[in-house]
Order: sequence, then C-alpha cells, then structure tokens
Amino acid sequence: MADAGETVTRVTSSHWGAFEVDVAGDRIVATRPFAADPAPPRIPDILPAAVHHRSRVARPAIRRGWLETRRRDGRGSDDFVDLPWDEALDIAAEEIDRVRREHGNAAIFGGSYGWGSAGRFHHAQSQVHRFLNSIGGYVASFGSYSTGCAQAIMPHVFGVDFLTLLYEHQDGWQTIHDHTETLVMFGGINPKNAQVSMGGITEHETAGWFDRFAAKGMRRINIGPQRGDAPEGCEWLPLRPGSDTALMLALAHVLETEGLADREFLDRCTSGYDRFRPYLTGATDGVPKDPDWAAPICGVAAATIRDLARRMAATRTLITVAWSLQRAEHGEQPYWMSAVLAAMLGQIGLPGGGVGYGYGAIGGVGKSLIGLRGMTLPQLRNPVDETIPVARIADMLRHPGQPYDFNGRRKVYPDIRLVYWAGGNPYHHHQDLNALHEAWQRPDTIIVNEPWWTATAKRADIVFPATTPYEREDVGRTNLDDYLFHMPRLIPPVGQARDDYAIFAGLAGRLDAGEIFTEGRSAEDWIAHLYAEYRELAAGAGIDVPDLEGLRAANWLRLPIRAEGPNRTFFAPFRDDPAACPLPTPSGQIEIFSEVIDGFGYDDCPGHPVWLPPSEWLGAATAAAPLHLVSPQPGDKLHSQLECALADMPGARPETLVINPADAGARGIGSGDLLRVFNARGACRARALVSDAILPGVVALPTGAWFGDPGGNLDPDGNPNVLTRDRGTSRLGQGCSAHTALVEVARLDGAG
Ligand SMILES: Nc1nc2c(c(=O)[nH]1)N[C@H]1C(S)=C(S)[C@@H](COP(=O)(O)OP(=O)(O)OC[C@H]3O[C@@H](n4cnc5c(=O)[nH]c(N)nc54)[C@H](O)[C@@H]3O)O[C@H]1N2
Ligand SMILES: Nc1nc2c(c(=O)[nH]1)N[C@H]1C(S)=C(S)[C@@H](COP(=O)(O)OP(=O)(O)OC[C@H]3O[C@@H](n4cnc5c(=O)[nH]c(N)nc54)[C@H](O)[C@@H]3O)O[C@H]1N2
Ligand SMILES: [Mo]
Repeated sequence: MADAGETVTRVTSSHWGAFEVDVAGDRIVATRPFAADPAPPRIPDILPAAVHHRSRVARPAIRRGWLETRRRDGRGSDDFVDLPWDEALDIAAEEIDRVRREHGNAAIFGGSYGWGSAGRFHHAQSQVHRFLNSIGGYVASFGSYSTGCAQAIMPHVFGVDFLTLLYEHQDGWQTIHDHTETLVMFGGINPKNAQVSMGGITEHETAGWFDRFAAKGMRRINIGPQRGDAPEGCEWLPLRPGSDTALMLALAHVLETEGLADREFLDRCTSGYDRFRPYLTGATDGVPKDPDWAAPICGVAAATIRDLARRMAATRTLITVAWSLQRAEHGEQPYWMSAVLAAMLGQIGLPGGGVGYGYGAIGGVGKSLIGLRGMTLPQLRNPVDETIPVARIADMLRHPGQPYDFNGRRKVYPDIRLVYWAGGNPYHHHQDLNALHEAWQRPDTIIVNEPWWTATAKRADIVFPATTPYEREDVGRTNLDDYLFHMPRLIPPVGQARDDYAIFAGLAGRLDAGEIFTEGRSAEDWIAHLYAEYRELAAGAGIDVPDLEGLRAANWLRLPIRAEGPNRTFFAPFRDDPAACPLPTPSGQIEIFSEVIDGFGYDDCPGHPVWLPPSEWLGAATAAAPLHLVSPQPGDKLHSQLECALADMPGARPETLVINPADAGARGIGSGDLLRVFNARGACRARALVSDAILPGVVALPTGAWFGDPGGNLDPDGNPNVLTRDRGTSRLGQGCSAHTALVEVARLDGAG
C-alpha cells in the first residue's frame, strides 16, 4: 500500500493476465500492461473505476422483508438494511444452523459456480466449499457452464477425463505450427477469448501463433456463423449455428464413399464403426448423410464440403472444436462426431493431426508446459453425496423431489432451502433469467458474498461485502501458465469489505466449526502454508523458487517449465500399439459406437453420433422468432466482471448486437440504432452494428451486461440471457444450451 502523497507501482495477476498497478494513498489510480506480455489485454483499463465504483457493497446488508418477517417474496424489489458485521454474521449463522437442523445439510446448495478471484488462497469457490464442508456438507454441482456437456460425453469416447485431455494431452502451438497443414476450426479460435484463463495467463500467445501459421502457409478455415471468430486472414466458411454435426457427417460420408477413410486406423484403434456406417450411408434410415443432404441444413454448398473432405484427407489436418458448440442443445453430437471424423482421417496420435477442443477458448490451451501443478486450498470432504449438473439449478429449485436423467443415472432433485453463493453471478450466467427469477423465490434463504451490487446480490437475502483481489495478499500460479506471482495487498478494503476467508471463519466459529475451517491458521499463515507446499512440489520437479519473503520482494518470476520441441501426444503410444497401451474405454479403443451410451436408451443421445435438429435453430425459425441468437463471451471484460465501470462510459450501453445487412435492411435498422431484441421468454435493449461478418439470419449479442429488472419487460443494458433457453443439452450431458435460441429484433422507436 502507498503512503499519502506517494505513488507505488506493483504487478498483480488476474484471470486476464498480469498487469502493473499504480496506487496512490488508498486508491488504485492507473493500470499498465505487463512488459513481458506480447499481446496485453485492455481489460485492466477499467479496473480503477470498477474497484472504487459506487456499486461496491459497503456494509453487510439484509433484505428488509426477510429480516423483518422471513418473507421470501420481494427478492429484487425490497430494500436492504445495513447491519454491523457481528449482528449480520449472527443472523446468517443462526439461519444456516436452523436449515441444517430442520432439513439436513442436503437442503443447502453451495454449487456456487463462477469465476470470482484468480488468487489461489482467496479463491471464492474453494472458500465456500471448504466452509460448507466444515459445517456438515452441501449439495454440490458437476461440471461447468464452459464444458459441462463435453465433460459428460467425452470420457465415453476417449476414456479420459475431458479436462485432463484438454489441458494435458493436446498438441501445443509449436507442434501445430510444425506439423499441421490444414486447421479446420469449428466455431473458430478467437484471441479475444484467449485473453483469459482460469487463474491467470501471462504471455498471450494465440494471435502471435496465428501470424506464424499464416507465414508458413497453413490453411486455416473458420467454420461458423461469424467471420470474427478467427483471426483476420483465415478463410471463413459460414455455417448455420447448431448444424455442425450435419456438416461433419457429410465430410465423413465423402471419406467413406470415396475410399478416403483410414480403414487400417479404424480397425486397429476404434470400435463400432460398423454400427455407425449404416447410419452414415443411409442403410438404416434411407437418408445418406451426404453433402447434398447436409448443404441445405448447414448452408454450405455440397461442392465445398466435398473439396474440404478431400483436402482434409490429403493433408495433415487438425480439427478444432470451440466449447460453444457443446453449449447448445445436443451439444454432445458435434463433440462426439468430431472425434469420429478425426478417427476416419486416421491422424489421431500424429503430431499436428487429429482433434482438439477449446484452443482459443482460454489462453492456457495450447501452451506446452511440463505438468507442475499450481496451488489449491484443500476443500475438505463433503459428507453430503449429492450433486446436480451445474446448469440445472433453476430446474432443481423449481422441482424439488422430481426425477431426472443424467449420464446413465436416474436422479432426484434435492429440496433446497438455503443457497450460498460466493464468486459467481447466476443472474449473469444462467439461461432464461426471467424463469430463473421465479425459481429463485423458492428457497427460504439466499446468502451471497460479493464485492459489487450485482443482480445476484440485489436478489439475495443476506449480502456480505467481499474484498476484491487488490485488497488482500495472495499468490498466483496455475497449471496452465508459466509464471508465479506474489499478489500484494494494494489498497485497504473498500468500505467494510472483508475477505471471503474472514467471512467464512466468522460463520464457522459461530457454528462450532471454527477449528475445522481455519485449522488455526490466519490468512497469512495459509498463504505461507500453501506456498511452502508448492515450493516443495517445485523442488521435486527440479525447480528452485524463492521462499515467500523472496517472492514478496520479487513480486513475480517466470518458471522454467516450457516443454520445448514437438510434444508426443497422449494418443501416440496408443496409436503405435493399441493392445499394449489401450485407452481406458470399455473396448480399450476410441468408441465410435458406445454400448454404454446405447444402454442408457436416450433418444436425445443414442449409441453413436447422429444429426438431431435442435428445437430452436434456423431450420425451425418462425415468423415470431426468425433469427438465431448466439451469445458469445465479451471481448472487453470477463463475463459480468467490471461491468459497472464499463456501463458508465458514454454510449457503451446497451450492448452491441451484430446483425447482417440483409436482416437489418428488412427491418429498417442501421448501425447505432437502438433495438428491442425479444422472444417469448423475454426482451432486452441492444444497439445495432450492421456487418457482413455475420451470416444472414444470425445475430450476436455478447454476455456480460448486468441484468436489470425481472418481469420480462425490457432488460435495459442488453443481457442475452433474458432470451436464451434453459434446457439441458440432453439427458446425457445436461449442460447449458445458451447458443440454442431464436429471437426477433426491431427498432426500439417502432419505425422500420
Ligand atoms: N448466454 C450465455 N450465457 C453464458 C455463456 C454463454 O456463452 N452464453 N457462457 C457461460 C460460461 S462458459 C460461464 S463460465 C459463465 C460465467 O459466469 P460467472 O462466472 O458467474 O460470471 P462472472 O461475472 O465472472 O462472476 C463472478 C462473480 O464473482 C464476483 N467476485 C469476483 N471476485 C470475488 C471475490 O474475491 N469474492 C467473491 N465473493 N466474489 C467475487 C464478481 O464480482 C462476479 O459477480 O457464464 C455462462 N453464461
Ligand atoms: N474476453 C473474454 N474471454 C473469455 C471469456 C470472457 O468472458 N471474456 N470467458 C471465458 C470462458 S468462461 C469460456 S467458457 C470461453 C468460451 O469459449 P467459446 O465457447 O469458444 O466462446 P464463445 O464466445 O461462447 O463462442 C465462440 C463463437 O462460437 C460461435 N458459435 C456459436 N454457436 C455455434 C455453432 O453452433 N457452431 C459454430 N461453428 N459456431 C458457433 C459464435 O459465433 C461465437 O462467437 O471463453 C473464455 N474467454
Ligand atoms: Mo466458461
């Protein structure tokens, strides 16, 4: 921290990278890029305004209706009563205790999904989970909004945990650079998204690699609804959202019928191709999945599909698939089918060939590092053995006791009485927010730790003001980055904010679990403890890092953990000798047909990949909702974080909606016009950007605007989740299907 009159500069780390921070007195006054970052993001520019913003939660606050009569209605409309910390903590602890005594710990939902705080000790989700475990457990959640569907389906196909596959077993950029001749990107690879990585990303390399790919003459083909989903200079094959599986099937059909499929690889390394082929050729249903069949479905000409298939077979081809494809109804299918297509090409296990997931989705994918783990706060054991798929929260709140299917299991939604959220913003991340808002009225009590008055905080009963990472000391180091940071406390807590750790220690102490939660350590003790463990781990890998005092003095250091040269992929030994190095699937091979999935009997995810039209896509467009809405990640921030400061900037809100000139013209819309975007689920404002970089029939509105008033009227700043559909991807994955939505757009002034 800085003394009055003096400006101090330190480096800190965040999900969007490292940056320099100037502190004068008790205020952050400016930020600057980190010198070693080749492509520093601009996200920190708004940090000073956001950290000191008027929308910070200043004091513990309790919703009046809940405080006075425990009324559940009024969430979102009641005012709040400020209370002293001790009183608020007493009330919250008493209520948590009541719920666990009367209903058991399985009535507490602590899934608490979200991207709060990059530091390793003050990681809000780890803190809330550890706290709830210390007091007897909670209902947890499986998977993420990012990749929940893939996490369910892909282990059936390759036998490995999806995140392990993604982070440890995919080719690095260097290997791709050296070997790949054709890069086929479903959903693109966007440096805009690679700005962030959970826990931190220091050197932003993605754009730089694409420059090198271009210089080498690699063909880079972006397949999807938006040209801007891949760096400039890539070819763009416009494709209707939700139709990738049809295109992949047609590519596979060409390989099969033109003798381009690698029979030898299919025989040796895969199982079930003979069960899949009759579907592909049409022997089972009379519909050959050929390019002529696929062309009207996906909007790609049949001749283009044939050329692409031949090119893919003739060159070293890497198929990449954005996470967005599985954030859609039947998202299991393009993921599974991309693996089948790669298997038919026979390049899985060859450097720069096969298939990879999530390049560009976050900056850490594609970095080749030796596997030196980061630091994590142990979360203790959860005595409650109950989880829901993370994106099924509204269903759970709405339908206690109701059975549902998930990945082969018949489960029952628990009866939740208390929700505790720390480090996430469900009124940002969940689909169909007007419906969530109804479900949100069901629990007796909702407790939220938040630095800002987000839509979620405003709809809670008890709000504890949390510090931001700049108000506390931490250490930063994740598995996906090669830097180590001391994250200094830069300013004192804003208002009466406390660290999540202090809030939970206060609650745990009142619930006779103080010692279990804290293990007798202060926050500083914990940081020293976690760091000492990490130091030992690093030493075991032959890497010397300074002690904590030394790290404090250094502020940051680069770790010598780059894996140089081409990396042998996880699949290479399997490819060389599948009998000796089988995959951990039931057959030991890549499963093109899965007996296990077939045994589930799901019509929305049968035993091999199939084309299943989504319930909302351009093939099902209606007069009332003729446009497909995609809602990508925002380029200027991380989700809904720092939005309060962005929204203050003149002209910044409502959010920008990208629309094709043909669709804009038909509606009398010009760039800059204020719009109403609507469907049967809700409506929001947006500002038009007319552009031919988006496919006709598709509009794009990024996520991240704070949700305004519930009730389906007109969300003022443009949160696309008032429009999106809240349905599981299928009974198998039950992931979030945000990208499956039809809408209509009109000028707000009614003209046009
Ligand atoms: N329509 C649509 N919806 C989507 C998506 C989409 O593609 N389309 N994408 C989905 C995906 S992939 C994701 S990951 C989610 C993201 O959704 P979230 O992760 O919920 O979004 P964030 O805005 O990052 O929420 C983090 C919250 O934590 C708070 N916070 C920050 N630091 C701290 C701290 O130290 N302590 C506490 N207590 N709180 C803190 C922030 O103020 C913020 O409110 O959105 C999903 N929603
Ligand atoms: N700056 C910034 N970067 C971020 C984030 C952020 O909030 N801000 N969030 C991070 C998080 S949590 C995640 S999970 C990742 C998400 O990474 P992704 O899932 O890869 O990203 P999205 O932005 O959701 O979608 C990428 C593009 O997919 C296209 N798309 C949508 N539907 C389809 C389809 O059916 N087929 C095809 N081919 N394309 C389609 C859209 O045009 C969209 O622009 O991004 C991360 N990166
Ligand atoms: Mo995500």
